[in-house]
Amino acid sequence: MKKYIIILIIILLFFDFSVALERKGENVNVCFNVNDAYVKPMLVTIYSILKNNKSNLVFNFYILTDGIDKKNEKQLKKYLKKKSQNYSIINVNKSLLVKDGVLGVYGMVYFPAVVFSRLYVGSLLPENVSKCLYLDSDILVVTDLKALYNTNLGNNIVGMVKDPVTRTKPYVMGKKHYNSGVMLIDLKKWREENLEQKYTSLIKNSDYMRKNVYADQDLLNDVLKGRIKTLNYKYNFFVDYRYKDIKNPYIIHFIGLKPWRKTSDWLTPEQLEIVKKSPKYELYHQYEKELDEELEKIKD
Ligand SMILES: [Mn+2]
Repeated sequence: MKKYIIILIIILLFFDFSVALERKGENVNVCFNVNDAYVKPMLVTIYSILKNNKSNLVFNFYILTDGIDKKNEKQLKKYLKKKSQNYSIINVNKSLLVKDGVLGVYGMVYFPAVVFSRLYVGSLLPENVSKCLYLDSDILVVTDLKALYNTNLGNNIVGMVKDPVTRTKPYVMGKKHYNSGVMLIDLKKWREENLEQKYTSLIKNSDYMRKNVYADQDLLNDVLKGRIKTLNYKYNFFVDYRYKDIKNPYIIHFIGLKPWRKTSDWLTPEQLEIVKKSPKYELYHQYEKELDEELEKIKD
């Protein structure tokens, strides 16, 4: 009898241990920058990350913001607690940001000030955080993030995907510009190279800023030149009127038409009709619906 009890205890211990092993995955730092209007889209992005988190990664979400409404903040905190994820909401000192945002050189697209906060991840994130994945909030992650997070950057400071916006059909990668919506960042090197001083002096240069087309993205491309590792385009797949849907992208980026809007400053009515047919929007709304059901459950 005693023997059986000992065997039972061993089995129980082993079972407990393996469950713990399965739950405790690797730690992954993910950073967002949002204003109040982007809290909900960011939650959809977070939902998509967790839904596809097959390797049980444990996330530390660093949310850089220039202000979130109290009600939205409460819901955000409640949701992340319920999902057992770590988070930190970091208020960005507005003096770091470009006053009133930037009107792109074409004068048609306005970038809110908060987009510039990603330039300061090195000083805004705690010093002991040496790596992070920055993600925009107009994004669906449809893959497990382990492989991307463990990509070897070599001597580079960041990993980014080339921006195909200047290209035409078929889906060909751009040669010059990298898109700043998905960035794997070596924060240690970022800090060592004093990048933030370089951004700040460019922001202060009004001649430079007058020519700025893509806000933070121009600054990142100029300052990081030669130190960017090109990532597989599937890690930042653009939903755009120029491209046919590519099979199995890993990260879907809704440039142009945002799934929560009906029109876009970037697109003509004809282009809008083409892009609306992409099944990626359907997928977005499915994820959003699933998230809404979860949020309904934690409502007061
Ligand atoms: Mn974006």
